[in-house]
Amino acid sequence: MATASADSRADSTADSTAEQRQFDALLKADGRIEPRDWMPANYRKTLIRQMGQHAHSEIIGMQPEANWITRAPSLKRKAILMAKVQDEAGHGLYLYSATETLGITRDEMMDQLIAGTARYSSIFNYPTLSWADMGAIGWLVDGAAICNQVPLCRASYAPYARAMVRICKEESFHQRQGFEILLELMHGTDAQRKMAQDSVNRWYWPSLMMFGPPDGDSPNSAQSMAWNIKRFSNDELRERFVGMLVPQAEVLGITLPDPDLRWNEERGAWDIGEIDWAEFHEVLAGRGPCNAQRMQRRRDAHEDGRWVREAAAEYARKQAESAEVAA
Ligand code: FAQ
Repeated sequence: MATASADSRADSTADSTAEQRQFDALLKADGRIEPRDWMPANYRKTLIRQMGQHAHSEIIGMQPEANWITRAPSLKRKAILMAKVQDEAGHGLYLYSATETLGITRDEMMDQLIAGTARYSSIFNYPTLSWADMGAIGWLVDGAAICNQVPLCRASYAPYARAMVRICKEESFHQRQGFEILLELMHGTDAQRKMAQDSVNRWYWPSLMMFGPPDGDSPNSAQSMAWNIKRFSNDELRERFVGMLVPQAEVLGITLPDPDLRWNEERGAWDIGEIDWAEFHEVLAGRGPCNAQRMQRRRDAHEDGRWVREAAAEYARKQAESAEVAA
């Protein structure tokens, strides 16, 4: 695999080429790059990293909620939760397919995930301790996902942008179902209100971390924004998310667990308390509360599915063979 410095040397040589000029002009005009178009090696590499991480997040993200399918409080809630978890699998599939257009296979991406060399979102390394967590995940985690992903519908790489359009529609439905779970609990008994508040207390800060490190510590943001992959910085999106949550928390009657949350008239935005970045880096380093469990579950699922992959490959081989004989 090419190193970052080799890639940037290759890019700077390419700088003067007609292809590079065409690529730059297309981005300047807010155009879209299709898989067969020329693109700088680092642009391709950045997309493979971000889109691969995004796909892995959708797949690993099935685990915390899947834990509650058998414990959902009613048949209706069970059916809704099953559908939501299936939607996340679908998002993973669209994203793996979109990433494959960049010249990496799904098998290679899966190997990277299983070997621990590709990341997935920090948020999925936290445990789901109560039914209210299904509400908090929908409201906060899917809510953060929407804030981050709506601008990605305008990402310069067309297959990513197209995948995001459908994903965002489904995420928006997911967020509403989470909000509705919390609303029902908040209209319930004291114990149910307490359970909802406890859940928001645990998920609020990790959901803010989903947007990534502060802008000053985000090595990829400036280049990704110059390439029109990211349209807003990590902090801008985090701020937008908090602005969306505050009125919704009021409707729910839930308190956001940040004593420093204040409206800043001058900035026209909410000031927030200090995020525990040490915790974020611990989770990224594989030392979050559930990292080991999530990875083990994924490895086991991959092993359990081996016979299905082998059977499908053998079936495809036989089909191709008989098509060849018939031809
Ligand atoms: N977790 O320079 P930056 C969902 C890494 S939504 C883990 O700022 P960038 C829906 C980053 O990769 C969740 N790693 O990086 C759902 C980079 O790694 P490097 C998934 C993180 O890329 C709901 C390093 O830190 N959404 O799944 C995180 O410009 C419910 C430096 O960071 C997406 O992936 C993190 N939170 O910005 C499913 C959205 N933050 O270079 C199931 C697409 C940063 O060291 C249930 N991705 N890192 O290898 C993005 O928008 C961007 O990649 C960011 C990070 C904003 C996540």
